[in-house]
Amino acid sequence: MARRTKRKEKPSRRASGVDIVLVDRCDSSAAFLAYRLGRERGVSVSHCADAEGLAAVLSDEAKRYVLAVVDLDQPRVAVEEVCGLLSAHGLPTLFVADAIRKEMRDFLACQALAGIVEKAGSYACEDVFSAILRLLDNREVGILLVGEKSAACSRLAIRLGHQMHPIATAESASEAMAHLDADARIGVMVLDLAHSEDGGAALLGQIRERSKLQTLRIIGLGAAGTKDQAIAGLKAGADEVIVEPFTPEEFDLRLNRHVRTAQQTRCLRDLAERDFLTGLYNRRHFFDEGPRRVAAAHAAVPPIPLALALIDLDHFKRLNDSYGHDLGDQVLREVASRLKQQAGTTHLVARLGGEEFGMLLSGLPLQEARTFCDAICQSFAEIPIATECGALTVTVSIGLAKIDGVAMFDRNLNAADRLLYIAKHQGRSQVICEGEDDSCTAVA
Ligand code: GH3
Ligand code: MG
Repeated sequence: MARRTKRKEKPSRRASGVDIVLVDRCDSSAAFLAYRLGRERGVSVSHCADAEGLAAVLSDEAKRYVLAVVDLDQPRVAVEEVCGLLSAHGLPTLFVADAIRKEMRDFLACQALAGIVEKAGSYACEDVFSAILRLLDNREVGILLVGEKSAACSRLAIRLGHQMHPIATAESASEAMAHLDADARIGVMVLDLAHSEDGGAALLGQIRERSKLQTLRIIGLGAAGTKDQAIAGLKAGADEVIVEPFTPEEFDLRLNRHVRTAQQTRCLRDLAERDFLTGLYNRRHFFDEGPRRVAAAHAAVPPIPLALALIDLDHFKRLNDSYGHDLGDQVLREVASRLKQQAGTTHLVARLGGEEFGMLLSGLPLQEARTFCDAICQSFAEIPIATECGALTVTVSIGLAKIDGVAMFDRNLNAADRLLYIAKHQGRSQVICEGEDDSCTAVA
């Protein structure tokens, strides 16, 4: 089958549905921020000039504010009033000021402090804009704190939460691994080397063995005068060990470097394993992750049944020829989104190329996998896809092979491919399942 992957520009405006509140007496900088944030991130900005305005803005129950930005160019008493209102709403706050004296810095440290931007001439707006984007992005990078529960650990969790990171805590290696398995957002782990089982060695070993966790950044925390422990932590796989004494500012600066690295690594990983057009996993990832899942399913007691479905759009060339490639792309994106929804988090779905998708079905014996695929087939036949050229019905044909663990993954895929071929020849918009044609069984 001829395959062609057409590149498309991503729209610059991303509707995020995020609301932030801005307290600033300067209308022009407020307008700049509202415009840039709206255009580039779909963020909606509610602007007010003082505490009275803020009270009115916060009383709007239709808004779900995630962040406040406060320009400190106000009398001290007004700042206290503004901070009082924001604390009552528990809103993380980014403060902006010309120069901040120590007394004010200490006061701000007691607030839900997301960060401080010190104005530097005409670039202040850009700096504030970048700081807001960084904070919004922090929501995608979870921090896992591992070590004994203590007042210091709770304070750190609260402080990093104010910087908008999702926070998880664990006291043992097994608890930490459970968090890492369950929450793909965790990008940085902070491991208290002094108060972890065996100085964290077993946990670091487990993490480094698991390829899926290779993008995780690990910061070790060492007690004062424990250079040996710090070196052991680095040898075991920590990316950095910060040894006491250190200030919160130093910690945050170091942490932020790892947060940015985690984001960049994730971005590169996505480029390598995602399909550009649909955002689904690509063929490479399917062939990396598929055999891993097969091995894990067969090692489980009792073994988990698996099946492999090859899903191909029917007469897609005709659709392209009739409506053009752009519309074809639009249909592919919608098909991918439906398949993703149908696969949920249980099954692995990928775009294998062109208009062909693979789905590795976990935990379904062959007959149940067949019922599942029948439902996919039927839903495409029954629910048209809304496009700019009207509602179009796109059907799919599916070849479904059982995975018995003896055959190699690509042999299973070949078996599914042969079954798909039969589905096409028998009239399309149908599922052909292994066993319905004896010649199609996968061979080891
Ligand atoms: P069948 O029912 O036998 O599968 O017929 P078909 O037309 O779907 O299959 P065929 O292999 O003849 O044509 C596949 C078409 O898919 C041709 C190709 O241009 C189109 N295609 C592949 N990749 C893309 C893509 O990324 N975007 C668009 N719009 N079309 C694509
Ligand atoms: Mg096709």
